[in-house]
Amino acid sequence: MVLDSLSSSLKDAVKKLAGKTVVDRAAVEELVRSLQRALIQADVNVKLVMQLSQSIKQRALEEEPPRGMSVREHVLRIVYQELVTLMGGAGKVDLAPQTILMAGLQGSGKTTTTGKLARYFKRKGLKVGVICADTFRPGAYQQLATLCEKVDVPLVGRPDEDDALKIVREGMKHFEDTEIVIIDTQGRHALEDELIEEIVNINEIARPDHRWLVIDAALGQQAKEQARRFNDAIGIDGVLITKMDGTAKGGGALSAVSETKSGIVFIGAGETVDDLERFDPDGFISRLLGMGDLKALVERAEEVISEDEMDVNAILRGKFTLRDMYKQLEAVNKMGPLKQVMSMLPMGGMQIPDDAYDVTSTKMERYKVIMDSMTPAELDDPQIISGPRVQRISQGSGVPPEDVRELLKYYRIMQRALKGMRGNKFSMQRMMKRFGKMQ
Ligand SMILES: Nc1nc2c(ncn2[C@@H]2O[C@H](COP(=O)(O)OP(=O)(O)OP(=O)(O)O)[C@@H](O)[C@H]2O)c(=O)[nH]1
Ligand SMILES: [Mg+2]
Repeated sequence: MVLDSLSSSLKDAVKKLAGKTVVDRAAVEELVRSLQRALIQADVNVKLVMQLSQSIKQRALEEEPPRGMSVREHVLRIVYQELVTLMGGAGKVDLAPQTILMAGLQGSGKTTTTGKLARYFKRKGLKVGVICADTFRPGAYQQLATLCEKVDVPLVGRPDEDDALKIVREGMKHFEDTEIVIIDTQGRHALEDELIEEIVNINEIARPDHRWLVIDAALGQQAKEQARRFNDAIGIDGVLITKMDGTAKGGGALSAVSETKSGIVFIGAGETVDDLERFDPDGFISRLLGMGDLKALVERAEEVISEDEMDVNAILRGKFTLRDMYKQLEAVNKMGPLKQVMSMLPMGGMQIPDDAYDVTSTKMERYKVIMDSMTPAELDDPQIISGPRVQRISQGSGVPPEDVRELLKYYRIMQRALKGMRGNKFSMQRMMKRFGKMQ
């Protein structure tokens, strides 16, 4: 198969970098060539591929590999970073009250994705409302009504009205006190002036916080033109790729990202309301290149660096957030049972209660789900998580409130333990170094 041979030539090229002590121009060029083939095959725009190749070559040959990093890790890290830059990183999604306008051509998946997003935000404990502004396609209202019923979210729309602007005005008024408002719009089989004119008018009436473009993963090179038109008309600030459960790799959508200078916010991978994922650059890159181990390789390389960069001082000053805790748990979990790891460390007289050790990977998974339902402010400062917030987080993540409280209790135990270590900076630094080496 073509794709298999592509990814294997890429893997061969990566292998050739192993064991090298200096960055070898021929090896880098071979890697870049196989990368180009893989990306073009995945529908990425040729101009984008060329820009990417240029910056990879330049950086790989000019930058010094960081201390402790092998040539292969150095080059792969650059490849990876440049790919992430090409994708614009993950688009921003927050849980603040917001209005989202969905844009895209016929059949791209706007209506289905509207239902999925309604479910997503509702699960985060937010009040959601949907407006059906598609008065163009017969049956559009019914399709959305069925979806909204399924996810139990109110819908404003009228099957017998053909003025979409009127419905949007009504809907915005109706949902004045609703936290998340999503507006589904009409699509046409080609970019027509009426389509653009209507979405410009809807945009003026609704003044949405976000204007997201829905792109079918199979779209290929036309994605660029569509993105340009919608972007000129309303300013696109996020791209949603649908139908990633098919065979297409979604490379075309990268043109939409680059054209709009936005990022990918979500991926749709199936027809049901649950088939929505937050965009994850790692998974996307692996799929694009047809190779799965890039992330692991890059992670290993990053760890070498983070050993030098870990901000021990901030933690010692007491700035230990939920995010820090999660990162540490993740690192420790990779190394084996926590108790065993702790026993190897020079902890001095530090006392850690037995239940602090009791963090299994199942629990880690649950903690992750719970933390996904927290706002950035809560993650940075868990002190603010009061009773009603615990309720909201519990509802949003679908776990009982006791679990949320357990996570917070665990956090406090860890925080106290770390505070106890303050003033013992030397041993703390040594411990962190060992953490780095053991991973
Ligand atoms: N397999 C798969 N099918 C999808 C996905 N998203 C949407 N679809 C299907 O694609 C078709 C079109 O989806 P719609 O949501 O109706 O698209 P639309 O953009 O609203 O279309 P118009 O309203 O006609 O402009 C439907 O059959 C959906 O079930 C996805 O992520 N995976
Ligand atoms: Mg639709």
